[in-house]
Amino acid sequence: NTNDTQPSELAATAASVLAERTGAERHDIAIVLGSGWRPAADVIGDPEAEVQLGELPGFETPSAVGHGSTARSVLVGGKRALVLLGRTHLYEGRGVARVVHGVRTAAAAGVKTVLLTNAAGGLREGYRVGQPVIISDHLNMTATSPITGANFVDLVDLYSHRLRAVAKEVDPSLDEGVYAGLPGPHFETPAEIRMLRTLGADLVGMSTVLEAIAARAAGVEVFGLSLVTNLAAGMTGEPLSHEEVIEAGRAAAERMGGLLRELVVRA
Ligand code: 6GU
Repeated sequence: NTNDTQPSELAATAASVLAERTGAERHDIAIVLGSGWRPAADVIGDPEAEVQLGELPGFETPSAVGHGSTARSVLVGGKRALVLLGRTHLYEGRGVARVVHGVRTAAAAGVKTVLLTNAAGGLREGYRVGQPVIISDHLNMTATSPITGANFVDLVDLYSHRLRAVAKEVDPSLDEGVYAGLPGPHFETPAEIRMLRTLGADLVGMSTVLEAIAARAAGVEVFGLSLVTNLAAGMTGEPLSHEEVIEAGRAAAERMGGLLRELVVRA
């Protein structure tokens, strides 16, 4: 029963199965693709190997539309990237350990860097749908943590200054913003969006924050990139839908894949 296994042990087991199936002893960097980011995967590079996530211990086939269900091993500019097409969200109800298992497996596979991507609602008036925004910091509004015990991990500069500078070298037009991570699966009320804006959030979504914390706790450098797929509740008068989130990802896929590829090369 994988629920009774220590998270680090389960991640190590998953990493060894991954190594076996991909033929890659270690990976250098991991990319987690968020909702709607699936089309960006093919631009990152051609996979040397592809594994069904369901075949790796501790993983389940992601349930949300717009997510893939495989892990790819891709050689990019001499670096070996582990691309996770799809992630588990807190709203799937499988618990926090499942949400961060991908990041822990990547750490066990040797990665020093993780690029976390997501689809987010924009809270700033100037944001446009289809705009990528570098995550500068986060508000963890999930009321939980992936780590337990007297484990007082420092989260200053959680989103690496170095990698943020590299991303701005690649694309100087990129904005930076604070990402608020909520449990979902519902979108927010307009009052909640006003609250989040008051608290300093620029972006809102249902992922990333717990993975970023788990990555830091595992000693992995974190980079976060949101794609603004819609403006948040109360900003446009339009209802929010998961379909528009997926469509915005599809439209931006090429640019996002190219950006991720360049980040892997320069990270
Ligand atoms: Cl507006 N809210 C949340 N929580 N997640 C989102 C979103 C909004 N737009 C895309 N993902």
